Amino acid sequence: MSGLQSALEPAGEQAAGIHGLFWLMMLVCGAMYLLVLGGVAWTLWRAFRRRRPASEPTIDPPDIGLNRGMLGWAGLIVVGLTVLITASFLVERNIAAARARDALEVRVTGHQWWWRIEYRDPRTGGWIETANELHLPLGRTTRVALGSADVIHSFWVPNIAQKLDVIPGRINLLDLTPTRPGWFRGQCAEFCGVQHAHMAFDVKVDAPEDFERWLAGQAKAAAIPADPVAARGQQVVTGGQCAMCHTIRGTPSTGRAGPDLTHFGSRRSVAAGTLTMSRGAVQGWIAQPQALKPGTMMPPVALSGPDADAASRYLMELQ
Ligand code: HEC
Ligand SMILES: [Cu+2]
Repeated sequence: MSGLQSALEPAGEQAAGIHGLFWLMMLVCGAMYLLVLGGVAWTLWRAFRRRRPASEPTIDPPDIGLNRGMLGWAGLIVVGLTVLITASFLVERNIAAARARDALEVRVTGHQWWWRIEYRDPRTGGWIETANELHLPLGRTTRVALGSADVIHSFWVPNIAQKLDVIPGRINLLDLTPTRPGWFRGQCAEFCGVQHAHMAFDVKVDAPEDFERWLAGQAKAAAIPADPVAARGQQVVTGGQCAMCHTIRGTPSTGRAGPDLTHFGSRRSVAAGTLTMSRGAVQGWIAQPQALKPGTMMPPVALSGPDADAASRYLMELQ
């Protein structure tokens, strides 16, 4: 799975503010650090140059009176800290501000160990569900309502915005305003169980019209399989155990325990960033989810070789 994942290459308004703050802090604290080290070096140098005969005391009595030098140092520290506190306050206020009245509404729910993602449908006002891949329109603010289905997670796309905890029984709001198109990578940033490290997601930032087209595609029911193998695959997936846990809109599959698979084949990776999307990866995942992601909530389902093959063919066709 590729895609940028770095807070040092901001591609969103919120991340840009934090990035500026990071460098300001680096600069101020770096300057202070150098000044202190310089002071230590200077003191040592003086102490060694003024070596006295052994009979005299080697340590001067401390000078505890205030002098100009000390006041200067204290003043410098106060100024430095004031600059940092003010900048930090301004950036945080800017990030928290309700920026856009026409924000795109998205709901993201953390599950051990994957992400349920729902978009407000501009046509019907209902919700369009998908998983593990977040699409965002360029230059428009998306307001993500974060909820958890089980434990505490944390939602973080470092290139675009700050991280925010995902807490059971609470909805936390996070604004994302991407300023650069492309693929990015997000990651759960709060240890949430054995597969926490495999709780990632892809983020795609697109021009608004491309995003609208993509969303309209996701709103549709699943494609009817084109060839006999895929048709057999549809029977396997929607007529068996898989249907108890997965929804594929337009078929009898209406389970809610796992990710919505209606357009699964259009995604870039499998099982929350664990594998890169390919026929082999899908087949391997169906056969041995516990080997590829030990502890995952998806159990192995015994399928014959041809059935597993047909199922993966069908799933890949769900574009
Ligand atoms: C007991 C519930 C359950 C059953 C039964 C089940 N799954 Fe899953 N499935 C899950 C869960 C939970 C996940 C998310 C796992 C993760 O990423 O850790 C998942 C993930 C997946 C994914 C990856 C989805 C994505 O967005 O990357 C695919 C594909 C999938 N299942 C297909 C199947 C097929 C095909 C069957 C039947 C052979 C099946 N599942 C049976 C619960 C189930
Ligand atoms: Cu998590």
